[in-house]
Order: sequence, then C-alpha cells, then structure tokens
Amino acid sequence: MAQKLVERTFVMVKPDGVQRGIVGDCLRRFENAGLKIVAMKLVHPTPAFIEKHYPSDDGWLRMVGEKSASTFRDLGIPLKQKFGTEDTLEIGKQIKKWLVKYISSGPVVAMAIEGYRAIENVRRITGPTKPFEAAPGTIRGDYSLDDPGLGNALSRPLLNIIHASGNKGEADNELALWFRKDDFMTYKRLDEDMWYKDWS
Ligand code: IDP
Ligand code: MG
Repeated sequence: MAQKLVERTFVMVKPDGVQRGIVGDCLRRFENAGLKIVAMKLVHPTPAFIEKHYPSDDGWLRMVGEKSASTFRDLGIPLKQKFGTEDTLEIGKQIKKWLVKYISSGPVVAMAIEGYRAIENVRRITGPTKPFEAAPGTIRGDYSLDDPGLGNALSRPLLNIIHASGNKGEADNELALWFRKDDFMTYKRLDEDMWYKDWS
C-alpha cells in the first residue's frame, strides 16, 4: 500500500538558483528528507521548450494572473497601473512571456525526484510561489524575498529559485517533456528499508 504512494515529480533549479550557486543546497534538502534523485541534467533550454513546459490553458494563466492581483490588492496598487488591464487572463499571458524569456536565459538543473508522496513533499520543502509568503526553512523562503509587487514593477517573473510540479498531471507531463525513459535510474537508498519495510 505504502509503495503505491511512492511518486515521481519534476524539479528544476531555475537560472537564478544556478547562478547563485545553490544547486547543492536545494538538492541537499530533498535528499535529507528521504527523497531520491532518479534523473538529473544541466541544460540551457530554448524559449520554445519553456513555452511547452508551462501550461497555456486559460485556467493556468488566470491562476498566475490572480497571484499578481492578490499582491497588488495587499499593496493597494491598481493592477491597471502596471498591466493596462484588470483581466487576470491577460496578466497571466504577460507573466508567461516574462517566464519564457527568463527561464531560457541560462542553464537550469532539471531533475526527477522520487519518494513517498514526492509531489507534495517536494512542494512543501520548496515553499509557495511568492517568496514573500514562503516560511523560513523552505527553499523559497530562505533564499528570496521577492513578490509580484517587486517582480512585476521590473517586468520580470518572480525570482523564486526553483520549479516543482504542482500536481500529478503536471509531474507526468513535465517528466515526459524533459526526460527520456532511459534517463531514469533504478537504485536503492540505504534508508529505503527503514521507510518501506513492512513491520507486520
Ligand atoms: P509555482 O512555480 O509555485 O508552481 P505558478 O503559479 O505555477 O507557481 O507560476 C509559475 C511561475 O511563474 C512562478 O514560479 C513564478 O516564477 C512566476 N509567477 C507566478 N506568479 C507571478 C506573478 O504574479 N508575477 C511574476 N511572476 C509570477
Ligand atoms: Mg506551478
């Protein structure tokens, strides 16, 4: 039963994380928690590739636009002042353009991480999207103070160090986009017997 909850998720250290030299620290946090790296590479992605990596459906774009809107509400800044519109779909489209340009601007470290409830556990260690809202102890909370109030003012996406799949659908799509079947390695961590051994 427990084995069924062993999942694979996709993680990418973004150009800001690579350029700050904190790839090792990001990885350490996942490894320390009991998660296992099963594929990994350093690549400089093209804009067309990143266009495919991030979703293009209206729902996702609106969700991203809404993240800006909520920070602007908190700060009392009218959305129109920056974007010329209050339509979260249009704002999401603008943010995706910034993202594509940014993530394709330099090398990133792409990896597949495996373990018990890996999708949620990796997100928990990563922290929420806006570093300003991320608790200390999370990667985003420890290494950034960015939020849309700052990022959008400078016409760039949030510099939040790392990407992690948000759910099973994203994880499956992203792993298939970034890796080939034979990129995934099978090996045992020494602590696996502790986590997964049946005591009955
Ligand atoms: P996630 O990375 O936590 O899953 P998503 O909502 O999927 O966050 O957004 C993808 C990426 O888009 C974020 O990691 C961040 O870099 C960028 N982003 C999201 N919302 C905003 C925003 O309001 N302003 C600028 N960039 C944003
Ligand atoms: Mg996401």
